[in-house]
Amino acid sequence: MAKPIYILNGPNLNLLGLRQPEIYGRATLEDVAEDCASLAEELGLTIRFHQSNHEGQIIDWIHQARVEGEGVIVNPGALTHTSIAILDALNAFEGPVIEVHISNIHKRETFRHHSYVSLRAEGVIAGCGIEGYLLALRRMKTLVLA
Ligand code: CA2
Repeated sequence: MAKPIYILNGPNLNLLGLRQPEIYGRATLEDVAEDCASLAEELGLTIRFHQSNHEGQIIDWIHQARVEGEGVIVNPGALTHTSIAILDALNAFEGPVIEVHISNIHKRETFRHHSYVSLRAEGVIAGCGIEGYLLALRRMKTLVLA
């Protein structure tokens, strides 16, 4: 049995679809989880989909992925721009990492332009809305086959 792909979501992404639809759209995180589960089944992948508002919890899931996971897809939320600790955890993970942002962080405030996670990620998807998660899963399928 192949190991699962971890799909990790950071702070405030539990509010998806509930506020700021002009930036993040109307789909909820539950919708994203369902879309990812359907596509994963089609691609023959298994996923573990998580969200936390706590940096340490995200780091613990990355550590879990070191042992039990094949790849990591991560939208670290605002921790993208601040967290060397998440970068360090990802650097200790040996499989492929894809970073996803729903919004185009490069079109927004300058403080969102820098990502610590991008120093580690094989690929970065930004500004494709929640479809970015599905693009990341398709790319992950290619990377885990390689
Ligand atoms: O575009 C993305 O996916 C972000 O990672 C989202 C983060 C933001 O800090 C990053 O710069 C870019 C914010 C997540 C907050 O999500 C909300 C969704 C709906 C309502 C309020 C917050």
